[in-house]
Amino acid sequence: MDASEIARLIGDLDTQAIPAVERALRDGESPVDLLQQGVIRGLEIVGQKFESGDYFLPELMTGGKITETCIALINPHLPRDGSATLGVVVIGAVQGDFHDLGYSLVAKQLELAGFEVHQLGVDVPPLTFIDQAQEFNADIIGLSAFLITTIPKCKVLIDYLRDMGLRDRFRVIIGGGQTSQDVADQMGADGWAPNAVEAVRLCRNLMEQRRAAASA
Ligand code: B12
Repeated sequence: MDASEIARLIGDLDTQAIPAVERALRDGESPVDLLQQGVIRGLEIVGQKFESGDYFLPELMTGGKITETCIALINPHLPRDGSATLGVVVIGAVQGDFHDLGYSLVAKQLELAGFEVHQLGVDVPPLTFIDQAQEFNADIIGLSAFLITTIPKCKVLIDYLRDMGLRDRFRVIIGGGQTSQDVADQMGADGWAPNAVEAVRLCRNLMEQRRAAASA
């Protein structure tokens, strides 16, 4: 069973995807490939069928649930880089947004890369992000938003930080299906990434800049 077959099963909302992932892991398939080319690709197919009107909300939810279980099976097998803490990140989905698969993957990849990560959950109000970032002495605040109605919450948080005199204390990064580098630039965020792998690269770069600025 290879990754593309798992993508097809998830795209068809077939729960056989779950034992298929277990078998593929036992057979020594690459967990990274299973995640990227299998599970995430499968959910993309679900999203496309939702967009084209072949699937409706219940199907979207089923696809999300199957994916969540598959990700939980794969996560413990993902490779880990080093053990030092590269920096502290608080991350979650902004107020009004319940899409948690995207930021959970980012959180997991950051942890595997050596960041200390605090997941704040979904539907997180801007002031809770700020409060938790202060509590954990975070370097980076990660905001996930998937809906055109929730993306503006990222800007609300950035404005609050500025008004509270805290803008320089935290780097703010955004991500999620409907976001882009342009959106991030327009709202004055410090970065954007299209996926979890790029998010790790972005956070590493931001921490390097931070250390360089501190030692200048
Ligand atoms: C699964 C899903 C759901 C599931 C979510 C399950 C869950 N546990 O998360 C459920 C069924 C709950 C759901 C609900 C809704 N959804 Co929905 N959903 C999706 C779907 C199919 C996939 C989203 C997803 O999780 N993808 C998987 C992740 C892993 O993929 P990804 O985006 O590539 O993630 C990467 C990046 O985004 C990035 N990233 C993510 N977060 C962050 C954060 C940071 C800081 C960084 C740097 C990077 C980063 O890294 C991730 C990992 O690589 C999308 C369509 C799509 N193709 O995107 C619609 C979609 C996002 N949903 C949509 C809609 C409309 C809704 C509902 C309003 C439907 C309804 N009528 O009720 C509700 C809203 C609920 C709410 N208030 O949040 C629309 C949004 C349209 C818009 N323009 O606003 C979409 C685009 C579908 C569509 N084409 O119409 N949804």
